[in-house]
Amino acid sequence: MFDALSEKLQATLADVRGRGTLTEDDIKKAMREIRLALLEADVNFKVVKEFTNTVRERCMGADIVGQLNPGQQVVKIVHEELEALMGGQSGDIVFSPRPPTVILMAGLQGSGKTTATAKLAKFLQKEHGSSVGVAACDVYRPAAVDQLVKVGGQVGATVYEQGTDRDPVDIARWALDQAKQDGKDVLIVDTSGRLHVDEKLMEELKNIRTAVRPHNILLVVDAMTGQDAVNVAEQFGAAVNFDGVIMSKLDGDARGGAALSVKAVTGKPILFASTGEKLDQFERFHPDRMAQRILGMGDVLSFIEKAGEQFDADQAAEMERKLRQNDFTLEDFLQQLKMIRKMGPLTSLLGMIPGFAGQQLKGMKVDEREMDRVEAIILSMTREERRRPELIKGSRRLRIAKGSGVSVQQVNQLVKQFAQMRKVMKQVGKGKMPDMAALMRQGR
Ligand SMILES: Nc1nc2c(ncn2[C@@H]2O[C@H](COP(=O)(O)OP(=O)(O)OP(=O)(O)O)[C@@H](O)[C@H]2O)c(=O)[nH]1
Ligand SMILES: [Mg+2]
Repeated sequence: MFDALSEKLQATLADVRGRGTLTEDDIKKAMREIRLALLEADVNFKVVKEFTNTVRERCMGADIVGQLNPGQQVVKIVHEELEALMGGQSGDIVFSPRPPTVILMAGLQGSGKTTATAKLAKFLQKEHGSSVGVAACDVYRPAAVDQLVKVGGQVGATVYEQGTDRDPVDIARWALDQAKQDGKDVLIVDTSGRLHVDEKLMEELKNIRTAVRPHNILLVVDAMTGQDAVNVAEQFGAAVNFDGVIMSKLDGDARGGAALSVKAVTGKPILFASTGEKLDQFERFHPDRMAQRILGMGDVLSFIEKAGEQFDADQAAEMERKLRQNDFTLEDFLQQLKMIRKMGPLTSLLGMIPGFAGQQLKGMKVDEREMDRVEAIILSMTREERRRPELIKGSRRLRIAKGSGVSVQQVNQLVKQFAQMRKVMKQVGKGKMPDMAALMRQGR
C-alpha cells in the first residue's frame, strides 16, 4: 500500500531531516519532490497544489521550536498536513439513541458494498457488541442475494432477504420492521450497484433512504480505481448526500491517490478501510496512523511528538539564551535532565532520534540509575553550588556525597563532567540544544 509514494517521500524527508539549517531553496526543492511524488501517486492535482502550498508556507514560517531542528520541523509539518488531508481525526458511525441504527451502503458495481456490509457487521459486533442485521436490497444481480446470505451468515449477522422478485424499497422497509422486532442494534442495508452514477440508481437510493431513514449513508469506493473513485464520490455527493467513505481494496492499491484525495474533494471522511477479501480485513481508518505509515518513520514521528509535548517552547528559548551566553548552570542541567526524563525511558528515547538508532545504540548503555545518581547529587547541592560548581571542594564535596549517598569521587566526576560539558557548549554556542547523552559520554 502506498509503496512508491512512501519511498519517495521518505527519500525527500530523509534528505532534509538531518539538517541543522534549511534554506528557502532547500524547502522549494523538497516541495517540488513532494509534489511530484503525490502526482505520481495519482492524488488529485488540485489537492496536491493546495497541500504543497500549505506545507511550504508553514515550513517557511516555522520557527525553531524546542528541540527540533529545521529538518525535523519539515517532517513534522508534512506529517501533520498528510493527516489533515485525510481528515485529521478518525470518524465513526453515528449511533441512534433509538435502535436499530440504520446504515445504508451505496457505491458503484463491484466497488465492494456487499463484502463491506458483512465486514462492517462483523466489526460492529466485535467493537460495539452490537447485534446486527443486514438487508439484501440488490435484486438486480441474481447472485447478489445469495452472496449476502453467504457472507452475512459467515459473520453471524441476521440476513433479511426476500429473493429478487420484490421491489428493493419494499424489502428495505420490511427489513427495518424485522430488525426492530428482532431487537437489532444495527441494520445495514446493502444495495445494488451500477456501472455509472446514473439517474435510476440515484432514484432508487433516494427511495430507500426515504423508506428507512438511515442514520448513516456510507459510500463504498474502490481504492484501486484511483481518481475515478474520487470523481464517483464527488458525483454521488452531489446527488445523494453521504456521510462517510469506506475505502475498499486498499490492499491492491499501490498508489494511494484515492485515499489521499477523497476527503479533500468531497469533504467526507474515510471511516473504514477494507484491506482484503477475508471478512476480518477491515479496520477503522486512522488518518494519523495512515500518515505515519506513508512516511514510514514511526519512531522519528513519535519522538518529534513527545519532544513537542514535553518541551515547553518558552523554557527552550530561555535555555538557548543561557547556552549562548554560557550561563548554563547545574540547576539548568538538572531542569533539562528532568525534562528529558519526563519523555520516557532514556534508552527508548535515544532509539527514536534519527541517526541514533541501531548500531550506535548497541554500543552505548544509558544507565537510568546513573541518571538517578546525577539527579540526587545535584539535589544535594545548595543553590549557590549549583550556580557556581567551582565552589564545590573539600567539605562541600563531602557533604554533597553524604547527602546523596554517593562517594566523593562520584561527586568529583559529575563536577568534572559538567565543566567539560560547559566547554563543549561554549564551542557549540550556536543556540542549538546539545545532545546531552553524547556530552555526558564525553565527560566520562
Ligand atoms: N482484495 C480485495 N478485494 C475485495 C475487497 N473488498 C471486496 N473485494 C472483492 O471485490 C469483488 C466485488 O466485491 P462485492 O462486495 O461483491 O462488491 P459490490 O459492490 O457488492 O458489487 P455489486 O453488488 O456487483 O455492485 C469481490 O470479488 C470481493 O471479494 C478488498 O478490500 N480487497
Ligand atoms: Mg453487492
